[in-house]
Amino acid sequence: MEKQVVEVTINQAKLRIIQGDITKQDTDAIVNAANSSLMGSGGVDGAIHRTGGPAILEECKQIVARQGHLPTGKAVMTTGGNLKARHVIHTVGPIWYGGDKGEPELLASAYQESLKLAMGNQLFSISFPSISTGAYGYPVAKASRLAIGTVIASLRQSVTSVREVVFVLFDSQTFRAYSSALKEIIGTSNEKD
Ligand code: AR6
Repeated sequence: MEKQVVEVTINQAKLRIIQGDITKQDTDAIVNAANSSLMGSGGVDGAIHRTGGPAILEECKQIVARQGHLPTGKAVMTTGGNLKARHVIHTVGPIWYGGDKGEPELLASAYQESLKLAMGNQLFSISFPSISTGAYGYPVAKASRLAIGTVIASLRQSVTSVREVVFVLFDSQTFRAYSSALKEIIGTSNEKD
């Protein structure tokens, strides 16, 4: 499944792009492209809840009971349940309304807040899906540049516990968009099989 890998090193952290299924990743955390209700649904959200089992939803319910719906651009962490990853970081990306409704800032925030949680919890590795580019309709060419640019900027800012960030892209078109974006941003990159 994980056919191709593109990898660069930034400030002691490896950033990798692979094609695959995020529910199979064994990073410390995987990120869920959730919605504000945190109740699970389709897409990557559905896949994570199906594979991870009811413990994830149970914690999501407790979070919503405590603090209400999760605003767009924010993130919370739960157990990974039956997943290989010990934690799931749930974030909410923006719905695409054409690009002038704060979508770029909100998408950047979803990545930043997720990384902040990973760093604050001393996690070593984290996997991201392509937030907002499925049901939420964010154009993948724009989203990929913003996602990679945001993660690289966060990693460059300081050395933290996070030493491995993996983008796990489900389909080949999304994988290609992220690979191009990384090459564009970094200029030179090492490609490995
Ligand atoms: N592993 C990695 N990526 C996946 C997987 C998987 N197992 N399954 C799907 N994707 P989407 P959004 C990709 O729609 O746009 C949900 O119903 C998918 O191909 O999951 O942020 C939530 O509850 C696409 O590239 O998330 C929200 O209501 C990417 O994940 C809403 O959808 C994101 O697609 C969120 O929409």
